[in-house]
Amino acid sequence: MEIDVFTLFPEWFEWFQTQRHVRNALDAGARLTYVDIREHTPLSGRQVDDTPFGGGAGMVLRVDVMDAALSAHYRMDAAAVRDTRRVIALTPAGRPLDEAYVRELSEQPALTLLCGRYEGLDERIVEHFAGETLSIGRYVLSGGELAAMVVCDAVLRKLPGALGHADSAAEESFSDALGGMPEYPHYTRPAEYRGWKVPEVLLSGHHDRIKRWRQEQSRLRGLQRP
Ligand code: 6GU
Repeated sequence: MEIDVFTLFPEWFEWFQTQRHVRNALDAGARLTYVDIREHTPLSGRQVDDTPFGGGAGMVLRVDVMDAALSAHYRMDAAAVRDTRRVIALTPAGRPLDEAYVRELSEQPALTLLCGRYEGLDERIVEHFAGETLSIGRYVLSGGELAAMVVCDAVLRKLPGALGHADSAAEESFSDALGGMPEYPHYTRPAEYRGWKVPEVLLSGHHDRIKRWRQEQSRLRGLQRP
């Protein structure tokens, strides 16, 4: 898996990269590259954005700037990059990210994430350079960077070797093992704390009962949540 993130703030990702499961995924062969869009701008004064046609607040990332960044990085026509890998524009109104979408992305050999800033991306970037749009939820962030980190986190932890324990990803929330349901509750020591007890069944040592209890809890949580 190779992920390229096009951003105006590559340094934001330094902290992200220090997380254990991200490091593990990279050590296991995944690649994360940050492309500083500003480094490639053909405009003077390192300009990357402009005021919106038709008026309105904020600034819009220019299509010619993204063109220059994509073509410099991939050494091909920027409009052809999406024929070679999944190119995803991060926008609040994009396809909502969920576990199925994450799994789909984790099965790709190569992803490109385009982060917008300010009021967003010129729509021609979305139309001609990206193959799809992605949103991490129905609210507006000031840029795509945090969303890109969410995507990278969710995708990388699906890769073999990212998590310490091989089964950790298999039985977590929304996985096939749980029939797409949220995860069951977890408990650890102490078995009783301030009078709050861990469910007896988990201390019983009966693996079949524990398994059935967890499936039932997972199912109940699935019914409770929207
Ligand atoms: Cl991908 N970008 C921005 N700017 N806001 C968002 C988002 C993305 N997803 C949810 N809100």
